[in-house]
Amino acid sequence: MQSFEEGFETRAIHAGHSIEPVTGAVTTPIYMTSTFAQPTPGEHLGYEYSRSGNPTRAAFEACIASLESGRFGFATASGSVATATILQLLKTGDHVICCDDLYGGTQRQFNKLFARFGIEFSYVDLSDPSSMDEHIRANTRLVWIESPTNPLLKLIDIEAVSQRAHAAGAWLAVDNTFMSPYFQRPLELGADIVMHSTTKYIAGHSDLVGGAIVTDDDDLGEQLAFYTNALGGIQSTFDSYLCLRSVKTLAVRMQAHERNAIAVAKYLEDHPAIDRVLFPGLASHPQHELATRQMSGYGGMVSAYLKGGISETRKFLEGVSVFTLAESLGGVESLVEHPALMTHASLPASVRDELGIGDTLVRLSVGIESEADLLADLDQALS
Ligand code: P1T
Repeated sequence: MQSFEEGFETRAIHAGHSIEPVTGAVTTPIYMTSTFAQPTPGEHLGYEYSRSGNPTRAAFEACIASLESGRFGFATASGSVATATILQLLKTGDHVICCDDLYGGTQRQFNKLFARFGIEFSYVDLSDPSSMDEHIRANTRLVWIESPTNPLLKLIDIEAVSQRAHAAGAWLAVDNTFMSPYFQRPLELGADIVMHSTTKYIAGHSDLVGGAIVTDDDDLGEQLAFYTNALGGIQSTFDSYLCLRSVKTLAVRMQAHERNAIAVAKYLEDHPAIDRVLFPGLASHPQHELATRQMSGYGGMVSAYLKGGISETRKFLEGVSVFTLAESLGGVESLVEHPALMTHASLPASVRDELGIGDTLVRLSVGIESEADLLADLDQALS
């Protein structure tokens, strides 16, 4: 295991990895095995069954834990299973405070799955952390946030919310999917648990679905290890290998995503067909100061409201060619999507309206293609 003192890029390449002793292989092998031989019942070389642990998955888990400044990492079959695994910490009668703008599938899981078991959820605009206070109850056990939020890119002061959560006796879990540990490390800001849809920037190539959970707390680490194994939503060995491989280039990819996102955000902000651009890196973002303080970069996600209505928005979405109209984000290729009709369609229309997820909102995941080609593509689609 590498030490936290080593640089982020060094840990991204080396943490969790050791030279394979039999052949000297420089990369971590893909251990495609469901089980491990035991010389005598109950004795083994560290692994007994691949749901409980697999060397390839363990290498990625150690690496992502190190990058998020935690000691315990868990790789799951999807971001959604990472969420479901964390929710196992709760019991009937517990209460959760969540930010109001949240990935649609996360809200669906909370409201349609966990609410059935008597867990209560309150959705609050936490861009002002003090708005949390009136929602805290004696049974509040967990605060769940995304920052920046999906898809409106609102920011939440992680340090301020963690202090309020802890004062109330609750854990703070942060979905860090949009920033990746390269730009933001919630555990360093007081969060108890950080999770990812590794489908996005961690895997980075739009070729797998996965999730990760990291904590630095011994008790939470023990509980999450138990729930990961008992629930069984583990990441496959092959996908663990792909994540381990991809995370080595996370730093250079994030820098390139951000460079292009800044160019795209500035271009859109000046375009007459655009009503408003949402990007934490713009001085016009209402929480630009918090972005600069809390994150070491602004990320690759840009949302924007087009002028006109649904037909103009459809024309734009159908007109792009370097960007691909598709759900998801964080891959090397640029994607664009319509949250109201796609990623957040599972939310009730009234909730979408209240939040501002309407007909003219589009969300861009800016990839690492040539900046000039991305801007030219937007230019032709907007005209
Ligand atoms: O798709 P999955 O790997 O299960 O992850 C769910 C998830 C969790 N958290 C955030 C912030 C997410 O964005 C997602 C998945 N989001 C999309 C598919 C999307 O296009 O927004």
